[in-house]
Amino acid sequence: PVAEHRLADYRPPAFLVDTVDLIFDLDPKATRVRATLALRRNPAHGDAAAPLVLDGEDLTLNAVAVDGVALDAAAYRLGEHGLVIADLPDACTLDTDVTIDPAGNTQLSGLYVSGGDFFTQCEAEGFRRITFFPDRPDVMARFSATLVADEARYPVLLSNGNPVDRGAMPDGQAWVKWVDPHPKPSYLFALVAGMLVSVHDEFITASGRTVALGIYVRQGDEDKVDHAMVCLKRSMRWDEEVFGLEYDLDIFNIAAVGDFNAGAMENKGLNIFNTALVLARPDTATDADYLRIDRVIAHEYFHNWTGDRVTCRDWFQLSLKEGLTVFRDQEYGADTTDASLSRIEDVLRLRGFQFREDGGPLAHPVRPPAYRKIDNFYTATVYEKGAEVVRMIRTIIGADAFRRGMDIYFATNDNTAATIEDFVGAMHEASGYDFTQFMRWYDQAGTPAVSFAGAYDAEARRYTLTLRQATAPTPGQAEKAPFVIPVALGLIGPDGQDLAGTIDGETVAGTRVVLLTEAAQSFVFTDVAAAPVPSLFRNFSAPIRLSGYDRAQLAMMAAHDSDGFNRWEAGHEYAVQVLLEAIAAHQRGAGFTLDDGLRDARAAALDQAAAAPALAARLLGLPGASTLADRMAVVDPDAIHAVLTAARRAIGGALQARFQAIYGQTAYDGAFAVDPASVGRRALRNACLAYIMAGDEAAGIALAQAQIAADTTMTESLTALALLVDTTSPARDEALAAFHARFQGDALVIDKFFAIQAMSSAPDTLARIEALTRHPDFDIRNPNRYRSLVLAFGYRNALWFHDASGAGYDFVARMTLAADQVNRSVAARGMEVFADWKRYDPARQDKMRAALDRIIAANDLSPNTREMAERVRH
Ligand code: BAL
Ligand code: ZN
Repeated sequence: PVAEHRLADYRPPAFLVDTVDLIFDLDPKATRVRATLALRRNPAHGDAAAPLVLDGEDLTLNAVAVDGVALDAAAYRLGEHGLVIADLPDACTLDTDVTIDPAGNTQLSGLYVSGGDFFTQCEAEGFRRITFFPDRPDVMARFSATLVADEARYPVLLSNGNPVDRGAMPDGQAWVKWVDPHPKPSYLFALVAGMLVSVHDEFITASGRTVALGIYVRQGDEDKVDHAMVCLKRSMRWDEEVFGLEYDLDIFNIAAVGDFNAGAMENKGLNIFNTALVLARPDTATDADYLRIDRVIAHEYFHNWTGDRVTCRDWFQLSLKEGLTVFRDQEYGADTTDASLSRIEDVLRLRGFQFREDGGPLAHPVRPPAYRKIDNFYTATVYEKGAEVVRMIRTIIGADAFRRGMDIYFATNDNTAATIEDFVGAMHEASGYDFTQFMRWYDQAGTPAVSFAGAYDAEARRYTLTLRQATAPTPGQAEKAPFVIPVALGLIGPDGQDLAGTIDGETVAGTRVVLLTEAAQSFVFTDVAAAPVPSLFRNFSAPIRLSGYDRAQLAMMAAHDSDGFNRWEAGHEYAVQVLLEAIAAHQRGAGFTLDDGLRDARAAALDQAAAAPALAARLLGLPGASTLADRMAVVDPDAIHAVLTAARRAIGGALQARFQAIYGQTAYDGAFAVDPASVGRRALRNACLAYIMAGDEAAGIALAQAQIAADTTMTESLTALALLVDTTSPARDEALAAFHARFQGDALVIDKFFAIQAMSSAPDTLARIEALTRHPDFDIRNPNRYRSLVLAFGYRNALWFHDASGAGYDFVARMTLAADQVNRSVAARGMEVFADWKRYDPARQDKMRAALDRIIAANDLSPNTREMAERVRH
């Protein structure tokens, strides 16, 4: 079994590395890597006789020398995990010479080959698969990298920093030397070599420096990078304007790769991106893709300061860079698009992934106390909940103090590997606020449940709001102490307007923030003119679950709340309550009756269609299956599906004429743009098409076919196709075949071809996804393709994944075992889909447990998948 790493065991490294000079002789099957490390004993380690421990994995050692003298095998210990050298002087130079096999590296961690070109992925522990090194983030070194390769095959040779020299050799080889002036941990090293084409632009920083920007892609993709370039420049400007942070090198490059375990990587000066998060053209990428690309380009760019300039001391501090950088990309999204809609999407994501994680066997604190494989902790908790924790800090101390705190954080920790205490300490210094209790957000897992009760004394004009918090046990944490919960709230009067009220001597008419710090606490507001409805957690001011509103209060808030997020939230919660009731009725054998309020809210959304199409589209939607599942004591996927289908059909039927009318008014206008108006129009049109289809399948099929035939944008084509794929009409296979033929060879679109079939509710879905594993375009070695079939199915097809036969579980289990043989990090991820197995009926529980047991029983299971499967099974 793989040893557990514990935060409590942290010890500074025995040696520091001042510089590392790398020479790569690039060859797909046998790349030679020579490394020269300037080493120095670290007094902070405490043991002046400690040996040098270098991590190394899948490396063939050719030679090792200290201060120019070759070591014989007796002078070091070479094991499966690295190289240990004892009796070194306090300062020395270490030379190593290794050979690696990039073409055979199907893990896609370290140096690997994709499409014949070379790419790296070093976070978290990939650098040790390139050369022997103290592969831990608190070892920060100045890197140079000389890349030597066949010039005709690999004309582009990139690494971090700036190119300082280049040359050609008589045998057709050429070389480029890159030097990165900033010290960095090994996980930020990057190398790209290949036959790539590039698009260039420039950015003038606030202080007037010119930065050369380049995006490198495979030939044929150069017409799909304009959007990414616009996003990059917008991000660079935003970080200057909002945080005063300027880019610090002369060059910023992005390279796109089709085989990539994650979304993107913030390597210093050379970000490497999954093609899915760079490439976009109107006919190949949806509006959702465009938005996602914008956010991820921003996210990786923002890491230049929160991650690269200030990195993490150890991987337990991962949220120091990830939570903070997600917060920053969320703020960027809110500032550059619609703030309320942006917040709604972010909260839906948080609830869909993080709340689910926090309520099951994989629950862990934002700062986990222990891990076996750190790759398994790139989670929604570390990222999304981590961002909410940063947001709460800002809510508590205010925007001005927060910005000062960021300045202090950079001034104090620049070019170091920091801890969460360093960040929170800077916020304390800026505000004087005592964060002692607040730190529980980093160290206690679980989503607090908050309830409320209000009492109004008309005579005294006094309103008393009582809030209670409780957090259920999570693995390893039976008892929970109360959190500090910032509650942004308003008091809504009978006329729908915010009422003034006085608390702690301060009178506020709109939104104010109170802090819930006890298990139960009352807040007394005086001078309140009428009995209010409390609008709580405006703009989702804390990552908690709130309960206690009745339908009348929700309908009132949905119509009047001055907070855009809470207006949506109230309507959403209303729909959840109505649908949960309908699910209970369905389970009793009763038929579906459409709630008037549910219908009227959709009619009211249509009234806003012309003025605010994107918001209207968002308000037209119904809560998803996972939202409903999350609220049931025992999840019943069949009943959820039956009720959602019935509700869509009933609304589609009741408002059919209006949906048809608006559908007609929102036709393609001949121009493609990703501006809010066009995106909103398409979202609204697609929402109408879905309701038309639900209410009148024949009419819907005809419109969907026409929408595809119009061949306007991927946003319109794909929604129409997905709706057809949910039917068993002959139109389905015709449309799928045409789509495949039209986009054959465009890997990212073929991913969509797989994903919409994996997510289909059609009755033959299980047989069809089995067949898709034998499709010539299915390739288990490509993470995007694997995710688009297997994980899209497991995550986003509750109906068929949870088929009572157990065939869905069996499918994911078999695919996981097959994937584990080639790429353990991607395979391990798939275990998440089983995480809430105990929330289902006994028969489904048995089948899910059996699937997990089959995985755990596999002899050659990777430590990554084993850790995840065992935690889930627990
Ligand atoms: N650091 C891994 C990719 C990301 O979160 O940006
Ligand atoms: Zn990140």
